[in-house]
Amino acid sequence: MYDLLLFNIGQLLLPASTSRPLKGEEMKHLQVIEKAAMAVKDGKVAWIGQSEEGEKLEAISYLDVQGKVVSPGLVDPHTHFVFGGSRENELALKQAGVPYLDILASGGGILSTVQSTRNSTEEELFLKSSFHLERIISYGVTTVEGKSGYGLDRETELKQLKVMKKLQEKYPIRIVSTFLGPHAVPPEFKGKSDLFLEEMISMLEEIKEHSLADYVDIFCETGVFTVEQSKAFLEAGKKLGFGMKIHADEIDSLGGTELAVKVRATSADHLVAASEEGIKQLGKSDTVAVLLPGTTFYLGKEQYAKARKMIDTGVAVALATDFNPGSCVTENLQMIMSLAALKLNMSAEEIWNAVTVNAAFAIGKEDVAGTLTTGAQADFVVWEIPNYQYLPYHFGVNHVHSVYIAGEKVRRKKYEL
Ligand code: IZC
Ligand code: ZN
Repeated sequence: MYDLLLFNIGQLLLPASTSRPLKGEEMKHLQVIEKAAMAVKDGKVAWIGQSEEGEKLEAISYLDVQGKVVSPGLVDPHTHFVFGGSRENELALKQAGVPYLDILASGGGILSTVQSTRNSTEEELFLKSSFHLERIISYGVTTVEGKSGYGLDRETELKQLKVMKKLQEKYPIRIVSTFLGPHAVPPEFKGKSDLFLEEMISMLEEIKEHSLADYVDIFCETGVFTVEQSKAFLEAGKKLGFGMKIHADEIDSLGGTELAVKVRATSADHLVAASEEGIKQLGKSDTVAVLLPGTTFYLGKEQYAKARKMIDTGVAVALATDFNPGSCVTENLQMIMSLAALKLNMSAEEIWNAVTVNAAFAIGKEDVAGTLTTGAQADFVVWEIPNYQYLPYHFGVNHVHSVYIAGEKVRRKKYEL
């Protein structure tokens, strides 16, 4: 006897369950079962097959999804969803043509959010972040990565990480947390970035001891941290057992991509300005390229990450929102899927793989997220769309009908006519 039986599924999307991220050509393949059914028991996927057969199975409850699309819960592998305040004032600066890195250099940008985050109590941060987290879930995301990096001091960095831990206790969505202490150099360390980096490295043991983060990450960028500093920080994290991620070649081509491959980082993120050589090296590695076209769009840049070139070179590509209060202010991963189609020229199959299986690999959750196979946790989304190609095509809205985590409905659309 199953707990739940979904039948009459128009298309059931089954991204490959593999031991390596899908690379290059492999991303073009997406298994789709038409007229499918899926049974859930004890929070896990227990049976997958044709609707005709599924309808004969015995279950406690039945759900006729009336031809809708069902996919694994989406995975958003790069966000900064825990922060204080907001930065709408910077929109006018942007319109006046002030570049992102100039806003940061003059004490705004990330540093403005640092001020607001330092001034927030843990309770205030928890409430504000839960609001964002609920919205993330509402868009069909069942696994999300979140970073610290708006404290830039011991106390506030720990506060952010603790908030994520408490959110994980309260919400069913899976949260992977990343320590991004070296996100910017705070005013009290201005001109002393090496010293600041040492301070951040000195926090690693405590973070590990209290299991407050799974990954370390650093903003390797002009005027922020150099490739050498990034290498030192990532290796210090690696030594203590953290996974490694890096904000690489987002604005300027510094060589963060090559560094990611060299240290065998789990992911290299942004990569808009990645060099030809960097892309080539990525193609030969298992480091996942996490592309963030929402950020390029929001910063008003012409040049997007070279997704086509990457895929043609054999790179494993994932997509994420980069949700943060400065350079990409949206929790909507579906919008990013549309941007991937329109601006990165990715096909619908590549896009679905990039927000499921490859996104799971980008945060080390490939064993538990991003696919639907028997025995896997039943995290899935019922989509109000006629076929999987439709989602990136109809942009800017929420196509979720309902979201399930471990077989339980956690979110349904508000209006059912
Ligand atoms: O708050 O601006 N790029 N970090 C690196 C960000 C964007 C987040 C922000
Ligand atoms: Zn980021």
